[in-house]
Amino acid sequence: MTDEIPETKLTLSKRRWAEEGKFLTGRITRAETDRLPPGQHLVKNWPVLDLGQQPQISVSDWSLQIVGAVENPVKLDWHAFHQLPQTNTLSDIHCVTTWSRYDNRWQGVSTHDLLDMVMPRPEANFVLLTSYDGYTTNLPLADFASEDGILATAWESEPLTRDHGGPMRLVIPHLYFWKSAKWLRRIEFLVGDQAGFWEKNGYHMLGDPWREQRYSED
Ligand SMILES: Nc1nc2c(c(=O)[nH]1)N[C@H]1C(S)=C(S)[C@@H](COP(=O)(O)O)O[C@H]1N2
Ligand SMILES: [Mo]
Repeated sequence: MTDEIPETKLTLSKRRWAEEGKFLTGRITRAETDRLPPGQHLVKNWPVLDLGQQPQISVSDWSLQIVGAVENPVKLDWHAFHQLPQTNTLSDIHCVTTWSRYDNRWQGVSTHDLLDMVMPRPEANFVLLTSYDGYTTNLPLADFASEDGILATAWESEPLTRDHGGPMRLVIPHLYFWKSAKWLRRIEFLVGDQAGFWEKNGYHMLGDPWREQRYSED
């Protein structure tokens, strides 16, 4: 028995996650031949898709609010957000409208590091994301926590442009890109799943490109 290290809420919670195998979605490694999901085609450019309202949020007005089933709800301003560990990822984009784009280099805060800070409660199983344009989207917490998940502030070493969701967007590369909320302002941790904008309009609650989960009947 080791009794030197006092059991804190954090260590208890992390041990519980490990025991439950929570957040073990991890990096999804696939054979190169499996890289392009069914029904997708490759593009070299980067299309812009949104509801047509591209909010202009200066970093001095920006904040990210974390609410719901977490131990440490918090509202982070731009400075506080940059105090969190910074991460780089390289990942592919798969949009439900059938384009895919390989090798996007993102910089920002990994969803893992965010979860370490806010500590989801045991009953939290889903997240609902809300953006500055009013857009919402939902996904399971385990998918939000995937190793490649990042709250991105830069793309290819340049600040993320407004049309692609700057100053900050989510990127969850193993799901269709509509789950990757641009201009993210709020993350709510939920016990039960709650449909976001496209999900209320017939899109899939999960949206796994390799299972072609485009629409809710898929
Ligand atoms: N806030 C917000 N995020 C959004 C959307 C949106 O309309 N508003 N559209 C989604 C959809 S359908 C796609 S395909 C991607 C497009 O991101 P891009 O314009 O950077 O390619 O953003 C997703 N995130
Ligand atoms: Mo999309």
